[in-house]
Amino acid sequence: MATAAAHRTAGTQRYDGREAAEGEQDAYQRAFDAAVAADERIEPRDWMPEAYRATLVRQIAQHAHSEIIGMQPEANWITRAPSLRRKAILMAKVQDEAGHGLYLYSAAETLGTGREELLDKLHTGRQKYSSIFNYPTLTWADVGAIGWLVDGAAITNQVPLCRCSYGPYARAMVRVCKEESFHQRQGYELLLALSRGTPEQHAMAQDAVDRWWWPSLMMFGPPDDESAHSAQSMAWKIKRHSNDELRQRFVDICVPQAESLGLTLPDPDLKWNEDRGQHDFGAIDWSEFKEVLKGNGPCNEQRITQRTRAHEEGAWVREAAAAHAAKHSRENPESRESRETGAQQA
Ligand code: FAQ
Repeated sequence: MATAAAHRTAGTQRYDGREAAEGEQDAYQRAFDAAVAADERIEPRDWMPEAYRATLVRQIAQHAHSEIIGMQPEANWITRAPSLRRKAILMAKVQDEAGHGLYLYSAAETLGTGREELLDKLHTGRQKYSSIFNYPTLTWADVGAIGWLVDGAAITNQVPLCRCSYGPYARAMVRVCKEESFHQRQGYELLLALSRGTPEQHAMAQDAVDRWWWPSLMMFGPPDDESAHSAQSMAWKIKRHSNDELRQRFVDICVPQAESLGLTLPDPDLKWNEDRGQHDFGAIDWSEFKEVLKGNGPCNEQRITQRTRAHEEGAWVREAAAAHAAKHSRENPESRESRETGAQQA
């Protein structure tokens, strides 16, 4: 029987450039399947089916793009934060999202896909980012609603990804989730302050929750019977739960939190179902989700235009960093940086 150790050996041989001999491919596949079944991690040098690699690149890239595009809606409020304390917190949060993007692009690089290629696909609309970031941040309360609901949904989705079968993605998620947890709490605390403030502040908080609730439920992806990738991704243990399972978990978490906040979730059909031990909730408008994915959300165009401009304006930074690395490599031929630059030039 194929063992995980054989899987590692197979992976190392493959990495060293030896072509799989006839018959070996099956052994590699069996060893890969055994490693996944045993809940072992697949690492970059291990053999993996090409479809597994492609699925990971697709999901990780979409996730990375979401993190960096997701900086825009909140960054919109940095200059108008109501106090120095709120401004410092918001700046730190937006910087965290950039960091999450970096961990994720690095994880994609371990699968052999470079950052430049992925960014090009984002800028030219060939790869997606989360639907949620195509909605506008109209008031200060939206910063709180994003923290509470959007980061809350992100954590619900990402905690199981800490057990994803691909090692670099799973390890990146551990740190991301710790930071998202802080983000969620700052959003909750911000909304609580508004909810307990003046009637106008309370109304502003309620309005933000009214606008962000349904798009947050869409973040989990299409319903299970329309989810193209879920079955295979769950068999590979990339995803551990279906889209609908995680959406339900999120609703159940949010209901008591909304009560503590003194805010109402905008769903007249939301009620506790004693038999299921879960909340029933109203129908999601999937036509809106599809329109946003097609590029017709309120801010799709603005997000990509701004992102592309930032990339172009940052060209000199990338050139300077490359020039610095090349100089360092000439001056310190034995350094790690030098080996990496040499490898890139080779
Ligand atoms: N938006 O077959 P499935 C964050 C696409 S991070 C856009 O169910 P899958 C942090 C999907 O790609 C938020 N597209 O797909 C933050 C596929 O299209 P494709 C991002 C969506 O992959 C907070 C098609 O629909 N998180 O918020 C969406 O098995 C605050 C069929 O769908 C992640 O990316 C959507 N919502 O399941 C940052 C987590 N849903 O690729 C700043 C990792 C689905 O065939 C501020 N990703 N699609 O063209 C995942 O867990 C999964 O990829 C799902 C989708 C669950 C999102």
